[in-house]
Parts: sequence; structure tokens; C-alpha cells
Amino acid sequence: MFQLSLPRGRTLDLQSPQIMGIVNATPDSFSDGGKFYKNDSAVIQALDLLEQGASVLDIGGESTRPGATDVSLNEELDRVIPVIEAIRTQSDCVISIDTSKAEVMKQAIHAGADIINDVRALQEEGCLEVAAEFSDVPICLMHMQGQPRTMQAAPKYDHLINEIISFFETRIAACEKLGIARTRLILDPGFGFGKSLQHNFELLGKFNQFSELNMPLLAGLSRKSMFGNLLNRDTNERLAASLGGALLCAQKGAHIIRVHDVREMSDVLQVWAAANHGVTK
Ligand code: 9MG
Repeated sequence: MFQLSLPRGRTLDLQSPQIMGIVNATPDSFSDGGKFYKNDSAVIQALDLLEQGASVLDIGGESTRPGATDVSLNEELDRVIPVIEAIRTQSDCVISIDTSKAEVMKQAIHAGADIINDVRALQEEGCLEVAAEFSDVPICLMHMQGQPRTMQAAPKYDHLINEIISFFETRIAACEKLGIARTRLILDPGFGFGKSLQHNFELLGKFNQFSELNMPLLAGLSRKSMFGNLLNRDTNERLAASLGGALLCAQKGAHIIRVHDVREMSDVLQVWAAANHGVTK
């Protein structure tokens, strides 16, 4: 059973799968068309996701969808810091900052973020050092082959699962070298990040193999194109597939599920928890 220590003596209990609600502070986000770009809308959405059952809010200011362009440091800071500050004035909830920039990580933590969610697994300049500096902040290390702009061009693996596990081992070693304890790390194989349709579904089928690392696991499949391509569905028609995929991940050992549709995911996971841990009411 895993429990993550958080800043200010708080903890995140991972005994049953927890929901990370996605809050996009990006104008070009692929699944909400920028609806939540304005800071105030993002804050309203964030607080609503908590009501719906999210235990973590993931605030991101740079879209990582395939083909997305880079965002400048100042632009990213302008998008996310006011949102984190505003949420903090109203809630003591767990906030993660979705970024790969060291300075954004640092300012976000000062503004009240509790967790770093880095799709580039702390490989960008200065990120390992920032993570080492804030010793009470957990970090999600995600696997990605390539970079968002080009990652879906021709992803190639000789052995998908072994290569992802070996990537994790390398990044864990890099963290430990700087004094970042293994107990602070969450691992995410990165559905849709430099993976073909076949790779994504192999990952889903074999998700349980990551449990051998004996570390908390995060799965993010919400509305992803793996479902669109399999089922020929637009982004807003992928709810059932996303929930089904997420439930499979929960069953195969995921501890945190990153989703847009928190209320629906919460219902699904409550059914899962009742079947696995019994009914308490
Ligand atoms: C930011 N972001 C988009 N998709 C993601 C995923 O699948 N996992 C994590 N950790 N972050 C993601």
C-alpha cells in the first residue's frame, strides 16, 4: 500500500485508485477547445472537479497533444501561477503542476502546488535540481518517445514494456543520484506519447507488468486518440472508452487515474472499490 507524503505534513493515500482531474490553462488544449483558458474559468472548473470527486487537480499551461507547439516560459507562468494561487485561497486540495520547465515547477510550488507532473520525466535543464530542492514534493515521471511535436510520426520499439521499464530505471537512478528518494516518485508509461495504436493497446493489456517496480503508478488515457482511432470517435465521443480503459488500468494496478470526466470516473471507481474493498455504508 502506497502513501505519498506532501508539503505541509499532508499525505495522499493510494490504497484505492485516486482521481487526478485535468485543468487545462491552455488555449489550444485538444479536448476542450480552450474553453478553460481564462484563469477564472479554470479556477471554477478546478473547484467543480473537487466536488465531483477529484483528489488531485493537475494544472497545465502547455498543451502536450501530438503536434502542439512550445510555449514560452513567461506565457506558461502567466497561465498557471494565477490559477494555482486562486485555488489555494479557496482550498487545501492536492495540486499538481503539469510542466517540464524548472522555473515553472519552482514558482508553482511556491504558489501552492504539491506534486510535479512531468511528461519529460525531469530531463529538461534544471528540473532534477528543482525536484531535489523541494524534498517534500512527489514527482510523476512519464515515459515519452520523442517530443510532442513529432512523437507520433513513427514510434518504434523492439520490446515496448521492457524499454519503458528500462527508461524508468534510468530516470529513477538519475533522481536518486541527486538525492531524490524513490518513495517520492510516481511512474506513468505515457499512453499516446510516442506510441502507435498497437503500442497503446499493448500497454493497456500489459499495464500490470509495471507493478514489478513496486512504485505508485499513474495512468492517463482520458479522451486520447487511441480510442478515437480504434473506434472512429471524435474527442467528445470517447467517454465510455476512456472509462473502460481507466477501469482496466485500475484493475491492473494503477494508483492514480488522470481524467477530464471526474464525476463519471468517480462512479466507476466507487464500483471498483466496493467490489474490491467492500461496501462501508
Ligand atoms: C500532461 N499529460 C497529458 N497526458 C498525460 C498522461 O497520460 N500522463 C501524465 N502524467 N501527464 C499527462
